[in-house]
Amino acid sequence: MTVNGTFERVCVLGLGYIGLPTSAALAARGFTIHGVEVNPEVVETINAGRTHIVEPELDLLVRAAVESGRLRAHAEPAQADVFMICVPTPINDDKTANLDYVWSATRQLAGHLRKGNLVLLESTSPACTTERVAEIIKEETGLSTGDVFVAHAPERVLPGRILREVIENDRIVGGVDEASTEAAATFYEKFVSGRILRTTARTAELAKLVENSFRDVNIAFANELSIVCDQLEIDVWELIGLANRHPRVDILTPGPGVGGHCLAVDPWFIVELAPEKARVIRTAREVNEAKPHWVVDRVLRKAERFKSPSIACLGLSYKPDVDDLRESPALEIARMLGASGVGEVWAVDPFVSEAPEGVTLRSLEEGVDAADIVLLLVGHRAFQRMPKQWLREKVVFDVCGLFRNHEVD
Ligand code: SAJ
Repeated sequence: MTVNGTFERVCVLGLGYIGLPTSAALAARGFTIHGVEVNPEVVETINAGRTHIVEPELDLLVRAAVESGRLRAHAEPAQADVFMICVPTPINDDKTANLDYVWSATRQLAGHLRKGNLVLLESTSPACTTERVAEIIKEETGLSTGDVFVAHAPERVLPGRILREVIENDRIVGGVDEASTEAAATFYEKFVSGRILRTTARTAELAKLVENSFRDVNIAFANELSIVCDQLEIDVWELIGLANRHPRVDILTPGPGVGGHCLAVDPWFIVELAPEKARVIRTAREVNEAKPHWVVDRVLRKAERFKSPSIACLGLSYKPDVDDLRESPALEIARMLGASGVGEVWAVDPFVSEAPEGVTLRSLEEGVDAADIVLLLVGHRAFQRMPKQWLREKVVFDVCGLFRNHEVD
């Protein structure tokens, strides 16, 4: 079987953090995109040339794509040359992967598949998911590998830099057979300027999980060091700065914990596949998940000297200079402190305009001024620019190293 046509018409299932920027970037390069989204409000927003997610320059690109007629959102898939699955793969309460959206997207697209089509799974998935996608397609349509191409090409873009990285990053593509790998590589070569790295579907799946686990394990090391240093009354930022002068040491930055929808989730997909073997990966997750609780304990101890302390939590998002609150340890800390009844607790975050449940918001100046204890949770640039004299009379707990220069010259 040969690759069908030029892969010009692309049906993207899931117009979220990955699907929408990818669609807009593809449309800008001349592809025609039939976007599929279950949320009717999102369909309406996109078709009006607007976006429902905050990402630099995405609004301009989406508007241009819609106005040029190259991008349109719909509730249902349609015939296309390429089908791209970009749906969420969340985690269940028992830390197993929830692949329901992948299975339902596969069944949805199966009704529109023809011989020679390419089906790509971009969603982060545990090993063997792409093979299962191919099986479902066979069950639903009778088309097997050999009739259609099925491959995994994990997204690896960093929120805040998605539009650049979706084009410039190297791309791993792994098919359920060699022809599928080749077909996927041919498609990505049309718009990716990074290298296309060919492998099997299973290896591609694990590669993505391993990248995020590698980072999670390394952040766990830094977070553990911060707790050890606190006990030993050693400045962890100075320590890391010194150790990092070694040519082969590069310790990451401790913080309130690890958030976002990737690092806090993906390592569990490896643990699920090999629960007895993935010991470091599991422990790293446990260390990072415990960090917000440790921060809260330390704050409560610092609060003991006040009769009725007021506490300002600076930062709510999962990392600096984004508005994303998913799995945010800073938000978890603000909520836990608020619920503890220790005193009055409020949060400050220039990226968050609507107070999340269980949190009171204040402006930076007012929030710091009225507080006895100031908790530095997220290193937003706006906080770094804050005059240091605002903090002079306060008990300051710098969890994210806001004012610390980690480099030692
Ligand atoms: N963090 C630290 N210390 C550090 C670095 C990060 O505490 O030294 C924390 C952040 O504050 C945040 C969390 O880790 O809470 C994750 O932030 P991040 O910037 O490391 O990563 P994400 O989740 O925004 O994006 C990651 C990226 N993966 C890697 O860098 C290996 C990105 O390339 C992936 O595409 C993305 O996950 C994804 O979608 O999987």
